[in-house]
Amino acid sequence: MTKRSIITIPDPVLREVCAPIETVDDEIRALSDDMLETMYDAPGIGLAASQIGILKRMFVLDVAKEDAPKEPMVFINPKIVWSSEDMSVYQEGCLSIPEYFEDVERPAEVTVQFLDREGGEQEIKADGLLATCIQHELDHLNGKLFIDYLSKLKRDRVMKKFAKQAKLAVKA
Ligand code: GNR
Ligand code: NI
Repeated sequence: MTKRSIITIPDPVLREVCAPIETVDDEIRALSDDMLETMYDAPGIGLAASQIGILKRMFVLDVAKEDAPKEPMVFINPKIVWSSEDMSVYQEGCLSIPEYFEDVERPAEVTVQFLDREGGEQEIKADGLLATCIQHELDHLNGKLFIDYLSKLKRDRVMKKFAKQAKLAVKA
């Protein structure tokens, strides 16, 4: 397993739409292991392939409590087939937008269809933090970030801050 580096805004790779995975093979399983290692190391509770520069439709998650056993989950070609009318608000963060947190409102429950690590078809109904995370990660696969749900003023402010940091990092 290899830890990969996580891409941050304003890198345009984060705005790309990822392509479906045609076959779930050893290469994809190795990639999912690398993604889990990278996510746990960060640490984070989710990671989409595009965040490590791989434009494939897959993400990993683990929303288990810190003191509970690990519950790694891998979602390949995920599709939300139902969303509740009920909404819920969570304070979200993103490994691609370090140390920035804001409340985001999303459907409280979703049903998601996906392929697992063996290529088997799965469907789960999620609520709570898991539902929020699934939607946050699926957005990444479509080039969307949680700051897109905020006011233009807040989004512009955070984009500007990170653009400035990136510029300074190049010079250093
Ligand atoms: O680690 C993460 N925490 C988090 C908290 C609330 C809502 C979503 C997330 S996902 C985030 C990791 C990440 O950036 N995944 O794309
Ligand atoms: Ni994210």
